[in-house]
Amino acid sequence: MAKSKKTTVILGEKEYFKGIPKIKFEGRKSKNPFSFKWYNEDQKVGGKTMKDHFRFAIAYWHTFCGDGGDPFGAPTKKFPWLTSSDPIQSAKDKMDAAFEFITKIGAPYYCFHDVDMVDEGATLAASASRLQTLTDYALQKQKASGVKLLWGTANLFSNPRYMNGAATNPDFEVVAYAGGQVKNAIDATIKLGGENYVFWGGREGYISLLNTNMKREIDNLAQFLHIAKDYARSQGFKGTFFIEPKPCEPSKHQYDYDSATVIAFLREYDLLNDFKLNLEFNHATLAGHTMAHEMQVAANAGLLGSLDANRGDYQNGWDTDQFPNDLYELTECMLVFLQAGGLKGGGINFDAKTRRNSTDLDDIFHAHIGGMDVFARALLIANDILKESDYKDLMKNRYASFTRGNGAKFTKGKLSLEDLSKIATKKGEPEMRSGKQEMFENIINQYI
Ligand code: XUL
Ligand code: CO
Repeated sequence: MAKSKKTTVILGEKEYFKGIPKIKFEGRKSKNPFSFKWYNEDQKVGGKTMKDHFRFAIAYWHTFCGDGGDPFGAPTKKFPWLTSSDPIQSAKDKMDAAFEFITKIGAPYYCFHDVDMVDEGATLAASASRLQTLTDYALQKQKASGVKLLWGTANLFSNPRYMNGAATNPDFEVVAYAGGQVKNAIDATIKLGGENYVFWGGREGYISLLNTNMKREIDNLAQFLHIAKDYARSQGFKGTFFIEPKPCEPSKHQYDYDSATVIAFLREYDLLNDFKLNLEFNHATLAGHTMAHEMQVAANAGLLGSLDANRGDYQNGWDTDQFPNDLYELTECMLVFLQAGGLKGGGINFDAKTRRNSTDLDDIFHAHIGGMDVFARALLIANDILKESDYKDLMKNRYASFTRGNGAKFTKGKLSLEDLSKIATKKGEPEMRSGKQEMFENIINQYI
């Protein structure tokens, strides 16, 4: 049967994921592994469809470029779209595969680094020209499929030129090169209608303080972000810039350690109007935090921008980027998510990779189906907890003493330290009040 023109543009000449249809919602009783059990994009939860709550995105780098190689062994994944020796042809084949997958899984968005879309050229100008060719192609694919770009970014960590940092490099020439690369990536993001732009500073940090002027490097990072933002705004970019915190790996100390550190940096350098946070689960784990903590810290400052979904390994502490599957952990996160009113401009990007020994193409489907389903299920549970349980009242009651009498006066700034001393002297030893942690924990289990 001849393909319609529209289908051909989305799928390319070749179908890579043969025999796999568009993934549909079939409910929890379905035994079809190629179906959603919980993610029903049109289902409303608290007045909003699941599709609009999550704005799921597919990460170009892991899903279409990650070949399973690790420091101990050669690649294991023989992707049929990475066979041509011509870099432009290979990039186009990869894009055909990408849009076929994104369309079949039903994610509304994707995210990319410049070098995921097409390999760098020999010069900055050659790289820009390659990116132009591929963004022309991506524009056609986006138009035909309706898939959109959640965010773009520049990879400022893989090329050896960035071994001492990109925006924080001690050598201005490297900083300038990074600037040129970010300019190209911003141009590409704007051209593709990207809704946001991300900075993750893998090499923006140091290994030894002995050879590092930390103050100068952080000042330079802020300067770099200011001029990148000014450029994007001058080109009409209306979206949000996100900083993605991570405490370490590949640098020993990374400047964007965690939510609290990044918020302090944005405040100190006057970047709060344009920047928010893109938080990643595995990075929270590496920083010694729960993801719910990281999300709450960002939400408190109105900066909960976007999420990179994945899971680390609690036994060995590596950045394993596994697909999320922990329902209890995600329910705690969805409680923060719903109470914060969702994400500010971003979505949920699967910054996750199938395992080195998951070598079938259909494993990419199972991984994303599982990830989307566990988020959907956690959202439903968190919504039930907030709507039906006593959770919110229990939380409110813990702080009830600040809503009346002297507690309310304190909150409004109407009591001095001497006043507190007088009140305490008069009242005597306060009553012991239980935190009821186990009771709170049981509510999650009850609604799962
Ligand atoms: C690395 C990481 C990056 C960023 C984008 O740990 O998460 O892929 O998400 O550069
Ligand atoms: Co990430």
